[in-house]
Amino acid sequence: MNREHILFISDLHLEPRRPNITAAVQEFLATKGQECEKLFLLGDIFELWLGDDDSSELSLAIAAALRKLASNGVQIFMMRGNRDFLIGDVYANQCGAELLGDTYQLETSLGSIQLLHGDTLCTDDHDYQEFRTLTRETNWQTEFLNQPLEARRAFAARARAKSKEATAEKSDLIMDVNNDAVLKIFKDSGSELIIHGHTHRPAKHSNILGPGTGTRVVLGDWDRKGWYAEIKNKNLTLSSFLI
Ligand SMILES: [Mn+2]
Repeated sequence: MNREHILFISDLHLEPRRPNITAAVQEFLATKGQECEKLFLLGDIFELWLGDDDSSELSLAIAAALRKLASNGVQIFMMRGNRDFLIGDVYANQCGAELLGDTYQLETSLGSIQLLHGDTLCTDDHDYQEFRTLTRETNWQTEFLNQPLEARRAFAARARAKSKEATAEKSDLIMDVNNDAVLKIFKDSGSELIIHGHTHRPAKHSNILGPGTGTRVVLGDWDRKGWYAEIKNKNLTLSSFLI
């Protein structure tokens, strides 16, 4: 009997001013989350993350909910998104989760699946990719995390304002994945399945890039609806529910 049961969520964008989303996530973890054997959080769990030392009521509540699953035997894996790219091992440990790198190849009964947040696929957004390259440098991160929280908060607010301004001017196409970047993932990984989030355009795209390219599942962001992908009974499904 195949008991494989894996859940994937991303783009929860948790923040104190949306307590209904936090409640929905807690409910999801306590019910659906409790049934699976592996849970993958594919980035942008939090709307903002200034460092693992910036613990808040929200971050502690989520850590507690995840730790509870972990102690019940669910394996939890966490990936950083573009909003919470500063999540570190300290917080992952608090959650009872394993922190993954930018990509992860998951072996399943459906074959190997390439997992990623999705921002690296948006290669047409040159400004963002430049920002990303800079802020993923170890030196930059060390320097940033050594600043007092207030200074970090101010930097994040400035970066957010700038990004909002820039996003308003960017076309829909620039904000979506680049087909060549997607093809490269299929090719380099040899996987026939990709699961990612980030673009907030939930869908299951099958073979649109030609033969042999497989299926790309895009997780949705949690807002009016919650989204998750699930592997169960050797099926990969994308589902949503009203919040
Ligand atoms: Mn994102």
